[in-house]
Amino acid sequence: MNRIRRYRSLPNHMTTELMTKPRPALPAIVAGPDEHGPADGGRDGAGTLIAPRSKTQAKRPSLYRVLLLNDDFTPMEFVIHVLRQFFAKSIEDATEIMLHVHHNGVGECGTYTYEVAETKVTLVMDFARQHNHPLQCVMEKK
Ligand code: TYC
Repeated sequence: MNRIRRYRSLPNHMTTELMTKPRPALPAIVAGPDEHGPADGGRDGAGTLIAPRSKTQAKRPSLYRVLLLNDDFTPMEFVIHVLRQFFAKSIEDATEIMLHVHHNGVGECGTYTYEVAETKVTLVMDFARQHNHPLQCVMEKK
């Protein structure tokens, strides 16, 4: 029998010949942000070749602040309860944040990814409505 030998782990169209050919030396590639494209030859100022961000490359997610707004009617104790229940604050931190909002009009409860921030805003707004308080909770991109 005169069959072409194949590596067991390779697809059928790849023969052993493919594996034994010497490969040309590859240029040094430094992984980096997707700032260098075809226009500059994919190289930075020092001439280093920058690998374009592949589809599998992880990107840091954008962060969002969740804020409480002041009003004249929501009881201070309720705001402290919200900060403890939905933002895992200690009594001391919750009191400090509540008083900051009371005096400055707005204050930060925490910083989260989009979906987590959105969920917290919804939970706080629903909770305030259920208790007939006008407390407002919003999110903003950092
Ligand atoms: N200003 C409210 C009061 O005097 C207290 C309050 C604090 C309300 C923070 C909302 O986000 C808030 N009862």
